[in-house]
Amino acid sequence: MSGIVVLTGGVGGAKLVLGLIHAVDPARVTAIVNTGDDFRHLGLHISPDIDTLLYTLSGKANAAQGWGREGESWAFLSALKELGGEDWFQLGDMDVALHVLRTAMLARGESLTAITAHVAGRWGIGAKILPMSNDSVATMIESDEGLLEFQRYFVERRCVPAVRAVRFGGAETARPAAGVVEAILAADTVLIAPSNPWLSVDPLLSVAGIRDALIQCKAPVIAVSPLIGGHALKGPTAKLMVELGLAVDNDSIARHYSAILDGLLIDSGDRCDVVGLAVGQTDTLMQTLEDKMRVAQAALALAAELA
Ligand code: FO1
Repeated sequence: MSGIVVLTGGVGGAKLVLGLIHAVDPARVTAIVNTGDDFRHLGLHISPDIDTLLYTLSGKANAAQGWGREGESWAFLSALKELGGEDWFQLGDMDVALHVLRTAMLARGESLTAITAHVAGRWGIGAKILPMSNDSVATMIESDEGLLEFQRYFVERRCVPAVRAVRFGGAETARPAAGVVEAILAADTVLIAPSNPWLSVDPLLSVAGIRDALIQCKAPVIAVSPLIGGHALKGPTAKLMVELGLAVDNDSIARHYSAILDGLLIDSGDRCDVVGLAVGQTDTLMQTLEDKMRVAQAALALAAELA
């Protein structure tokens, strides 16, 4: 069966994967998920991008918020605040259950891969959700406020600090998680989701085994641009590009991925003038399920042209 691999971060990526599993048999889809945002908080191992995929593909996500679950209660967080605990990172009661279970399973020696598969199985998710690595890779932000852990930059400081560089602690020794390289080498199509290339996709590419597999793989590699009209829908992509001295356009996105990219899907109203790159166009704004299916199908169509 022809496999489709998606390299993805959190929110934007989860929309594409959701569109994909409604456009094709979910059993064909393997999402390889960024774990550079993972961190230990209050003693809990939190995996934001994996959890966004789990919540989104099982219909439990708070879609408007982009993270966490719909219909959350907040008794834990208010009790924590009352006790003087850190409440800058908002943890809903049902979300905490997932972090507690993951932390307990890790303490018993289970891998993040096995824990993620356990939850996906409980929630009837047909697609495979694989962490990029079971080793720690920590996205760090070198900023005008010093070196910041990712969540301190993204949540506590709301992406205000100016970024000088992005680092991935542990990447030099991190190994791809089980199944990751195999999925890439066996795939007929590899998609890079419209996640932030520098913050959410680069951690994946910083793992040597993954980067090498993407260079070797026979499948066309198609990225969905995170920009529409020179802006990013959510998050700091455009601001980050300016801070890194890059033009906020699809040429910069294409050049960033140039070592592995065969095609780029951009918005109908945009352009990309990078020579030698196949460019597809559709309305890439993903709000409804139909939007998400359209973008997924357009990315698959571009890949099919190149196969
Ligand atoms: N993002 C926020 O902006 N504020 C939060 O309080 C917050 C809490 C949170 C809890 C669990 C979780 O899995 C994600 C959470 N996020 C929050 C989102 C998270 O910072 C981002 O989803 C990723 O790290 C970036 O893709």
